[in-house]
Amino acid sequence: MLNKKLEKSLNDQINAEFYSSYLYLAMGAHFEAAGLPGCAKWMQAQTQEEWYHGMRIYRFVLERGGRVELKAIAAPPARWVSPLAVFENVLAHEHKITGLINGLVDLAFKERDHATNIFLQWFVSEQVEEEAAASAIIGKLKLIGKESGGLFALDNELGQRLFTPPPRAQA
Ligand code: OFO
Repeated sequence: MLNKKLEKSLNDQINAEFYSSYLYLAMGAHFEAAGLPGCAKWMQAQTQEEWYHGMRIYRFVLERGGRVELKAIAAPPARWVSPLAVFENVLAHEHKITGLINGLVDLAFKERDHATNIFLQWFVSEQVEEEAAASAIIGKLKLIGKESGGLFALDNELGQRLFTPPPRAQA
């Protein structure tokens, strides 16, 4: 059974993951309007992935006998000044999410909730991947600069991304 402190913090994290999904959906719409369909597709996959993260926590709370309480999802921005600005926003956002996940791990330790601690380890590793993916794209965008051929090639590359839920996925 989850204690109330962890239940509340996990509910807050469900909201943070669903906001992430909403943020990337907004970025996808922005890229589509900007004529970068590959970047838009990358963001759509990211949207699905974040929704999956939220649902993974949702299911865990219920499995542990907790209550899920969904809160309002804040409105994300709608415009960015450049593709680089979008991915810098992605990285900054993921840094913030990493901090929230680390805070949850600290709380699980403090409350001696080993099951929640083990459950959260998957998210700790996932955040390493998310930050690395955003950093790699930022690096490429910086190399490309204002060269449109490079941006076209990167857009094609990012358009190959598909979201495949991990085997445990039920969400
Ligand atoms: Fe859920 O990892 Fe990004 O936000």
